[in-house]
Amino acid sequence: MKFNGQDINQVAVIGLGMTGRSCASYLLKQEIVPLLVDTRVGLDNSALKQEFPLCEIVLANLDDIDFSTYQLLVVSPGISIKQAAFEKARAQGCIIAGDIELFAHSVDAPVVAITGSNGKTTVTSLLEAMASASGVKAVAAGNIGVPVLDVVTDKSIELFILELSSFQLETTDNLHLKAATVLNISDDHMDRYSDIDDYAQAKQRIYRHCETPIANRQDSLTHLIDARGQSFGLDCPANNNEFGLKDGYLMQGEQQLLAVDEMAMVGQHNQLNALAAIALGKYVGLSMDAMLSILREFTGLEHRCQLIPSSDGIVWLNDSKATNVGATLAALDGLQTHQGNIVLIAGGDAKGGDLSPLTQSFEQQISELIVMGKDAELFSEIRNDAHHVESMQAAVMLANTFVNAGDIVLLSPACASIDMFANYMERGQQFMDAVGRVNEY
Ligand code: UMA
Ligand code: ADP
Repeated sequence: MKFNGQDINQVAVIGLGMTGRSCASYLLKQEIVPLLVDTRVGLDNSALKQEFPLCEIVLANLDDIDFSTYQLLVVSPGISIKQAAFEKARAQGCIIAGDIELFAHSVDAPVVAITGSNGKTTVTSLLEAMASASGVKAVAAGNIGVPVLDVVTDKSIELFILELSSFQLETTDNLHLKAATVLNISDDHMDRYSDIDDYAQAKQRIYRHCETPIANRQDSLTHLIDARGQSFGLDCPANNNEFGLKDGYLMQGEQQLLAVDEMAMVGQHNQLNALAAIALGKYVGLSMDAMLSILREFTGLEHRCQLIPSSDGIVWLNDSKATNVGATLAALDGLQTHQGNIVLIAGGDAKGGDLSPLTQSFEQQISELIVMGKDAELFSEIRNDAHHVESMQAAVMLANTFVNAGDIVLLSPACASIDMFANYMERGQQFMDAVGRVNEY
């Protein structure tokens, strides 16, 4: 395999989750038999042995492995590359890259990419629907849950739409993009970054080889230093390169595109998401009419401010995907005009993030706060009357005692789920199941 002009055949794949397995399959198709490594020494690798019978599998601490004979280490996003083992390997001449970099070396069709602290999956899915409505065969991949190397070999694809995390961008150097955006930056993954600037720099790597960078005008951390690109924002656009809002309309420059009331998604953050998707779509040649018709239909994704049907008159909202403070603030912003009580269920793994930006909204908007999980105590520091519970069922039962018809119970944890649940989907599902049971009583 040619990589950065070099002939490569000695490759180790580090991390054997979804990404690592897709890298191994891809490399085997290139006739390279990689070494497979995972740092979880207790991992059950029997299925991996069956899937990759030709490969040696090593479960060990990275410091205990000699990588000196390897030319390329393909590292999964869940593993930080800021480790001594990788520094040593680099010093020995080894290339450190991720699956997105391998994708970049192999892809022929145009690519657009989306990153940001919040809204990535919404914008990626929206753009995929817009492409399809425009008659373009597109696929959404990346952090959205479809490893990029599983789809890159499909030569019928006309447009790749990649959702990229900061972790994936850290190991990507040569991804050429038609258009890309950093949607917003707020505190997240502070267990992997030294501060928010360090995190923002990882996100801004998306613009490195990008024909049309599209920034959020109102969030300076999403800008390039030389601000060459197009932009979106909730303010009135100043010229044709700007997408924004005016008199209740989504706008491009002076041109009215769609009344926000016609959008099927609700909330100001989704108006921003819509503007970002339109901007990206425009620069890859999608039909404006098709894009606007999708905005009239697209109601949003599960676990993101999703209304749960109920017969008790209470508005139960599942926002389990709110895994950081910025997402919970966006959900509460969207409920600013609500007249009744709001009970919030939050907590989980705060990933080293600062919860204090929630203080004002909690004081002004939340009648009762119910918290759970590893970092529940941190919520008590900003709201000392928080109720601690041990399970989602207990949280919903308690919330139910605080509300009457017309009130809202919002699950918007501001934390990752992995301390108590397999993932945010399971957390949201447990919430919806518990709401169902409360409704049966
Ligand atoms: N792990 C180890 N040792 C290893 C390998 C993994 O401890 O040797 C741990 C990681 O620390 C992590 C977990 O295992 O806790 C999974 O890590 P991974 O890199 O193996 O993950 P994959 O299964 O390959 O899934 C990854 C993305 N996961 C992460 O970035 C943690 C998925 O994003 C993505 O959908 C998938 O690749 C396909 O591209 C998930 C995610 O949580 C949704 N992303 C974060 C987010 O959105 O906030 C960034
Ligand atoms: P991501 O893929 O970046 O995690 P999602 O589209 O899955 O983003 O949404 C995650 C959470 O962020 C949900 O709680 C959602 O309501 C909220 N959210 C979506 N778009 C935005 C935005 N533009 N700004 C802030 N929060 C947002």
